[in-house]
Amino acid sequence: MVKAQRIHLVLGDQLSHSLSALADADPKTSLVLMAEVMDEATYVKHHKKKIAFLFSAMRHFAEELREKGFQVRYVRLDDPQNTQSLKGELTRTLAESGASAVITTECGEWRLAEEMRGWETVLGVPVEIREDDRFLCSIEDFRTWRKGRKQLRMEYFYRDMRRRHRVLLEGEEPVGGKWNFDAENRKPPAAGLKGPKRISHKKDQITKAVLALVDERFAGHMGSLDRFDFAVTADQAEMELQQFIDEILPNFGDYQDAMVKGEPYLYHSLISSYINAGLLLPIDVIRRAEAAWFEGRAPLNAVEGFIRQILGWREYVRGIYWTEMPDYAGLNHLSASRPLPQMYWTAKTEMACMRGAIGDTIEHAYSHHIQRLMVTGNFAMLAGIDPAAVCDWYLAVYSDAYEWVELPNTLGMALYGDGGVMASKPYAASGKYIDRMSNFCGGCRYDPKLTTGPKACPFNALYWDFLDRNTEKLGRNPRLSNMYATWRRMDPFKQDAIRKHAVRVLETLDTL
Ligand code: FAD
Ligand code: DLZ
Ligand code: SF4
Repeated sequence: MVKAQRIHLVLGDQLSHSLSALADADPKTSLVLMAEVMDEATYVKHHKKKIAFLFSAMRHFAEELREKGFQVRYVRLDDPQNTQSLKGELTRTLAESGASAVITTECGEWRLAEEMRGWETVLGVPVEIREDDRFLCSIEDFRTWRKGRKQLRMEYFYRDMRRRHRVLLEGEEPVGGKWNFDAENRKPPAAGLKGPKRISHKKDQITKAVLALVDERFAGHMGSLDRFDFAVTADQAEMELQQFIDEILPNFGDYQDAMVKGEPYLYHSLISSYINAGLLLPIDVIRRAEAAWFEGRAPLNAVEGFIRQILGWREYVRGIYWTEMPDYAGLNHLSASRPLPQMYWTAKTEMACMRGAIGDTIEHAYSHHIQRLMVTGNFAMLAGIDPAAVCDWYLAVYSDAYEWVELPNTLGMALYGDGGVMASKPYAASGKYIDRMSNFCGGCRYDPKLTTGPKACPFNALYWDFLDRNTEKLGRNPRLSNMYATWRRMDPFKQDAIRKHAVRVLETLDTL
């Protein structure tokens, strides 16, 4: 084992050469530590493709650091000495290298951040935890931004971020005369809409070895490793970004909310796993999209919509997470308590939209935003599923999932479990919405126009029942007043039939 003065710990989602923990790493006196450990691979049962992506990307990153001249200790999952915890690997590395300090970058989950706060005591050496400056708003800046605001809304945060980073501005004004082109981003899918063919990266020896390892060690986790297309280096992620900017971004805006059977990606960028793991930097992605508009290669509704997701939503949810935790994870505003239906693990259901969204998830460890929000998320909220079970599912099954981004999106945005911290109203919708924005209903056993009876779309009765059973908590929300007025005007016999049908649906969730 090499001797070193300082250990620089790099976590699996910190694969950026500009990482703050590496800023002053010295090839002679520093030792970079990276470790594949069961603690991180099993705190939820991550999808096999998520683990394989991360382990392969970690191994490639370690190779790149070695090529740059750094001393790297890379501990593989099947190393017989592996203690299978980050703390254990730090302890072992400190003892063997003789180092007397640890440097790392703040991590993305409260559970690990809590543990890290205790490391100095446990390890008996100074542990410096540096800010993660890959994000465009520090946690402290977010805390200052939100201070004194009665209501938090992403839109105002986003405008401040546009000004602060001077993105899509003309002087102090937004290009195109408005900040937000969301209203132009809601086109239903045109008949025959098909997304472009995506890049599939060739698997090298490193990736093949990881796939074999994951196949053997994580057999009980969701998914299969067939067709593993992920980029596992920054160069490969850059190829995907380039394809997105050149060929896909121009249509991103129009079809951002569309859903099409058999088209898991449509015009989405598929870069979330790469940004979240550090293979792409958010500011670079934003500048590339911005340049596409300034150079006339993509329309403003697409470029603004895309930038809003990264400069706005992504930074905003992170700020919410770190300023609301740890209490946030336990919130359950609507007192939902049903267990997660089996279909979330198997995709075995006759509801075509759920089968599609969950099927994509099992196959690709991916489904796009509207599927996550308006299909699987919406269904879980309408059916009153226990938020903790739903959040664990989202954290496990998506290759881009880390709690800092997953939790506010699931608990706050999809389930309204935080009672309105994230969203001004629940994103509740009936089958009518899914019918308008997708082509799923045509091939479904259920009918989106029916609310009761054996062929009725389960979303419909659940939608009204959800509003009815939560009247006390939601009835005064001005953004729901039209829907409550419609419900109140409904014939009491019809209301009763809907309530009864909803009970039947809720009793048979596992056989829908
Ligand atoms: P695109 O649609 O192409 O969007 C571009 C980028 O914008 C994304 O890559 C992502 O970095 C960012 N972005 C878009 N929407 C959001 C958002 N709401 N919050 C944060 N960043 C956003 N995203 C995650 O990265 N990890 C998660 O664990 C995650 N869990 C989610 C759970 C639920 C219930 C919902 C409704 C959304 C969740 N999202 C999560 C947000 C969003 O669905 C994904 O970022 C997006 O689907 C990733 O696909 P893409 O790269 O093709 O995104
Ligand atoms: C998600 C993940 C997995 C599956 N495995 C590892 C690992 O073996 N070693 C590691 O350093 N990181 C891993 N990660 C990412 C961490 O879970 C992530 O850094 C924390 O959740 C904080 O965001
Ligand atoms: Fe989904 Fe209902 Fe449409 Fe079937 S009818 S696809 S369950 S929205």
